[in-house]
Amino acid sequence: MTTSATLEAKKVSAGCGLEIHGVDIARLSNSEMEDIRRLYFEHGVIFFRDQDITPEEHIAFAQRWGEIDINKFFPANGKYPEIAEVRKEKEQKTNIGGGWHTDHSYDQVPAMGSILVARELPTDGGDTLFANMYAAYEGLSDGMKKTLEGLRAVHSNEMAFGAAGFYKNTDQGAGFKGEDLVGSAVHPVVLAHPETGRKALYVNPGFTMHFEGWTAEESEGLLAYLYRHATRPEYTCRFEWRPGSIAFWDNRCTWHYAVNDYHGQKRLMHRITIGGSALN
Ligand SMILES: O=C(O)CCC(=O)C(=O)O
Ligand SMILES: [Fe+2]
Repeated sequence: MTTSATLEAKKVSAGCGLEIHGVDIARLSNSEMEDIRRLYFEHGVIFFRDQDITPEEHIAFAQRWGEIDINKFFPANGKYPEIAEVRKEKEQKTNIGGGWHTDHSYDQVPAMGSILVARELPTDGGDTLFANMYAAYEGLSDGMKKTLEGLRAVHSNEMAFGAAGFYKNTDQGAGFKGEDLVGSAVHPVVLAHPETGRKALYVNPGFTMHFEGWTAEESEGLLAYLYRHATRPEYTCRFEWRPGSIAFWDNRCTWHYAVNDYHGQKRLMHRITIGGSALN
């Protein structure tokens, strides 16, 4: 599909992800920026190839979308505090983001999007999977949609980033910080996307604890069903990184999963997270 004079785009799978060609992220005209904005909000996750951008250009691109929301827990790049490092050394066994989640859902005003730039890649593996939560919501029955209407869920980062959380007990533990900054938030289970108004499923296996007013035990069965449903192949895609690749996802309507299948090799990505707005 061709969308403008210079910009070309192709779906990664029918249900998830769009790869955009024919643009230089560091030198976008206003009309290209407008096209990209429209495609980003429509598809939820967009990809670029062969972008030779510096950290400064990464920061400048992010700032065209909004204010940078610095992650409290991830190791920051020493020179650029705006950039979080998603790093796995060849000796490490644990990767960052190795389970389905959406970034920052534990914040009451969650990040709108994350821009991930490949810096060092393994020779094979290290792909990232994405899932489209618009499509997942739309694929539910009317009965289930009605059941979810009005429900809210509690999200927390303690299980991931707390002193006794997941990462602290792994070989990534030393790099993480802010374990005393853990907290929780409450969001609608089905949100109306702040830009498009379209409904999306907004619970995720990484950070959702339980439905508001329900125990964790009571919530478990329905959450497990929703997670199984949302990760159906129909709603997902798999992105194979190459040098110069960039992924930019909307945290309000997608999930992602960093595949940990490259032990013995280093992988380093630079991530910038952009601030969002409260969810309804
Ligand atoms: O490394 C990746 O592919 C994604 C890691 C992740 O979850 C993130 O950057 O938010
Ligand atoms: Fe993530």
